[in-house]
Amino acid sequence: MQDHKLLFIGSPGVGKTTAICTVSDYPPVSTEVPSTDEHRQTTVALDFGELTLDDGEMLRLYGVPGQDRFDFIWPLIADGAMGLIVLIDSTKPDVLGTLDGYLDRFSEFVARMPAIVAVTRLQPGSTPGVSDVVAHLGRRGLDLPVVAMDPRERQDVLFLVSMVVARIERRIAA
Ligand SMILES: Nc1nc2c(ncn2[C@@H]2O[C@H](COP(=O)(O)OP(=O)(O)OP(=O)(O)O)[C@@H](O)[C@H]2O)c(=O)[nH]1
Ligand SMILES: [Mg+2]
Repeated sequence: MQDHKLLFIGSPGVGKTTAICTVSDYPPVSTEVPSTDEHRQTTVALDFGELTLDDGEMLRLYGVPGQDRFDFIWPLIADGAMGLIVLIDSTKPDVLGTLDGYLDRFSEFVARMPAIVAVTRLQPGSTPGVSDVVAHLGRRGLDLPVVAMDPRERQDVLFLVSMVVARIERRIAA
């Protein structure tokens, strides 16, 4: 059985640090400082946590800082990742354009490793919904799973990472 490195990417405030905290076996390594433009913390280097699944499998969870000014560090954190989780905030303007930006920046990863899109802060009836995101990805020729999730909910995050791990293992077995 092999460890898997999973990478969480997405805009500032979308919930990367929260998701890793929610499932990590111990308080994750985090590099948070008060955000200057919002009343919250923001990551300036990385998040790192570990999650042991029921079958004993160990996942190493890495989150990037969302702010573009730290994008030089993204490839360093991404190195060796085996699965990608792209978080998008359904309440922000231009959700699909933002998603495109991340898919473009991480296109090499998307091409060669399992990726999944997680939509946060989704309310019933809000747009774009999961099916809109699926349709948008389809127009880009991408067949990626899209799930709604609340990064504060352990079951949501566990479901998400389990889906990614299942796809990694299917690929290894193939
Ligand atoms: N109500 C609600 N709150 C959410 C949801 N997703 C995230 N949040 C909140 O939004 C905030 C997200 O903050 P972080 O996890 O620090 O965001 P981040 O993606 O790590 O941001 P950067 O480090 O700046 O890139 C937290 O306070 C979460 O509780 C959601 O689906 N519903
Ligand atoms: Mg963060």
